[in-house]
Amino acid sequence: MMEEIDTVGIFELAEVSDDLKRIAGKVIRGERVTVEEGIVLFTEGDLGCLGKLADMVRLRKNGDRAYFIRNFHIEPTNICVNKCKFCSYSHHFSKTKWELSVEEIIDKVKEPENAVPELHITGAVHPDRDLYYYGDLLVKIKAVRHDLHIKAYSAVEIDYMIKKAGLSNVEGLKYLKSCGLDSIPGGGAEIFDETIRKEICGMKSTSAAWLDVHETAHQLGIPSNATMLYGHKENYSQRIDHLERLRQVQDRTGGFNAFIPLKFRNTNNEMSALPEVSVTEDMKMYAVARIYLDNFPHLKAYWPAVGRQLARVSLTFGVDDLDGTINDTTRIYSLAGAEDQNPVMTASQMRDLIREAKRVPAERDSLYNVIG
Ligand code: V47
Ligand code: SF4
Repeated sequence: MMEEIDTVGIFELAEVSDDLKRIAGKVIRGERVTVEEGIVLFTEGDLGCLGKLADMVRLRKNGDRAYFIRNFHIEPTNICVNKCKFCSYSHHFSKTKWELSVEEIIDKVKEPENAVPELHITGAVHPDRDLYYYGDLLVKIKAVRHDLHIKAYSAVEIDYMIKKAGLSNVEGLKYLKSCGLDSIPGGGAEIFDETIRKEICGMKSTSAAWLDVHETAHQLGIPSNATMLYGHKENYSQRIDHLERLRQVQDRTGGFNAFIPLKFRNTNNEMSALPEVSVTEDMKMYAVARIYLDNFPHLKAYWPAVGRQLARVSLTFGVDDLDGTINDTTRIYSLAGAEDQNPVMTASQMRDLIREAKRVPAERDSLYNVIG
């Protein structure tokens, strides 16, 4: 086996410990990496070695394709019952307050430039809006665009509205599905480790609640994504713990489409004193996620958060999906210090970016069917 490992050149770049060699052998043979081994990948893994392993996994799962989608975002409000310390977006920190009316949202849906396959809706947890308001919104959107895939409401928003309605997750999610909910975005996961979660976002839904919303959704045939906010106070073992909890749900349901690591950005929030992690750390995060989450079909780099050039580089560290054309309505990252203040890329710019990384651009729908 060592001969095979050497032939793929994994270890040409660095002095590698025996432990790492053994773990690399497992990855090459397509075997699952344990929690302890995941931590070793982070602590001892040389970037070149991790990149090659992650690229191998990516190639096995997705070939040379790199996916993107034509989509747009609507953020209904930034008025929030929670006060997450990393958040630059809610009314607590951003010094602006907005709440779109249903009519304003419908007008956005009708805009000719938004005649695209997917709408991503997420925002703050508004104290006065409830399950029936958000259900009705889905019905009204579908009435004007029945073909639109609506990926809506983070598990934190859903947890709040379902609890407020006094329903179980099964009942609440069945209701949202009947109104037109097609899938659930990955937001609100932050970091599952309870100690750090309490420190940085103690008011929001617990990790168990987040996971239960997703697991229940999967059981009801609603697919979803998962995220992790990294590069703040968490350590490597807490990152692996997060990935492990997701991997376990995915083993039971298979309902996650993509994992999206979200790098902590430090502008205009209560955690601004923390420095942002390096690009090396970002690429390590993508690579270890690709290796560890062996049951997740896709790894996404959300380009408005990391910038276009880093998103392109991430394609060689396990990433196979660059999210979408977006349009400039998302403010979550422009407020938190991302380079792109008006995130919008045309489909042809996305194709060019992907080709620069020597990948084959594949325009997809929300369920990863290739449509262009
Ligand atoms: O949960 C907020 C993050 C998330 C900051 O499912 C921050 O396809 C970094 O989940 N620095 C919302 N991150 C966005 C999200 C998402 C984005 C794109 C695609 C999908 C998908 C989901 O944004 C929040 C939080 O983790 N966030 N503030 C910050 N200062
Ligand atoms: Fe509210 Fe979301 Fe910001 Fe937390 S991250 S304060 S839940 S908008």
